[in-house]
Amino acid sequence: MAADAPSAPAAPVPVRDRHDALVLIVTWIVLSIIACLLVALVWGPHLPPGRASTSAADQQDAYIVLGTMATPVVVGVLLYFAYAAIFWRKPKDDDTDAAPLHGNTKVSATWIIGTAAVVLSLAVYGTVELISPAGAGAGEGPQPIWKPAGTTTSSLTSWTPGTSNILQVQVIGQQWAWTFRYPQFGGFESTQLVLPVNEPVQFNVTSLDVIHSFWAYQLGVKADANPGLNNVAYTTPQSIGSFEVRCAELCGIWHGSMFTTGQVMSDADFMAWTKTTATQLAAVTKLLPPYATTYDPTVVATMGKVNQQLGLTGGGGGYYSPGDPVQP
Ligand SMILES: [Cu+2]
Repeated sequence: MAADAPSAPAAPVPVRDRHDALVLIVTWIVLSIIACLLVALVWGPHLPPGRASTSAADQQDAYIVLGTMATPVVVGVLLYFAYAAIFWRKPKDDDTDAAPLHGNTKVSATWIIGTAAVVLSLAVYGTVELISPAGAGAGEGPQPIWKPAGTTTSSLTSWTPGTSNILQVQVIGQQWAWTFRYPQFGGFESTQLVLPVNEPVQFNVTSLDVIHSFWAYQLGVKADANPGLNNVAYTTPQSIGSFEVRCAELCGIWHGSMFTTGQVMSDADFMAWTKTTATQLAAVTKLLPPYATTYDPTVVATMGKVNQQLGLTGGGGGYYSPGDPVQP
């Protein structure tokens, strides 16, 4: 397209340019509608992290909205590039320069207003999507502002399915393993992360040594695990099955092996699991520090004495070693 130089005397727009603009705009609209439908309806349901929890579903919805809004921009750029390469190509023997461009007020204004509207509306949408799903599965620090609707923390020592009292699960990171403590079931600490389906859960994430990051991928939960700090994140698992737990913060030489698999099960199976596990770990639970939102890492040094009492071999970095006969 030739430029409309604002200072130049009004010259009629060449017929060829008008034709190009019309073809480009109509083609852009048609291709954009097709591509947006494909992105939203065909690709969208396959976008990560899936819909295994409320926070995961919210994140997938956000990706679908962002992807769909970006699609007309991508289509426009690629279409213009292809159209220019095909129809505005110069003959091989034409070595002359193209006509100089001196700006185009209409194009500039349209671009600035259009991109500003897209970016600002997405900023508003992103903020709402962070606030309304109770922090969107991210850590909110020790005093969360956004909590799941209809939940309270009425008891830290008991939990019953289907009540407003929210399930508490403490996530403890240490080099290089995750453990999970259940204060409402006697405070046992397990290497297994087990959750009931369709029950809101509050993760209280902390660390015993360096900064880790608790990332329950399919649940759409990611929260930094900082020593001496309780970082709270919420979600509600929506489907029974397994999910991956990884560390998303480079935390030392075995960072890459700091992963486990979590399980979402029915209320009845979850209650049975807590009962069995509490019984199995009763001897170890008695020796654990009392449940707290953070733990003093210097206490870890005294755990070797506990291990001696139990006849265990470990105690180097935490409460147990992989070779120990009894594991939390
Ligand atoms: Cu880590």
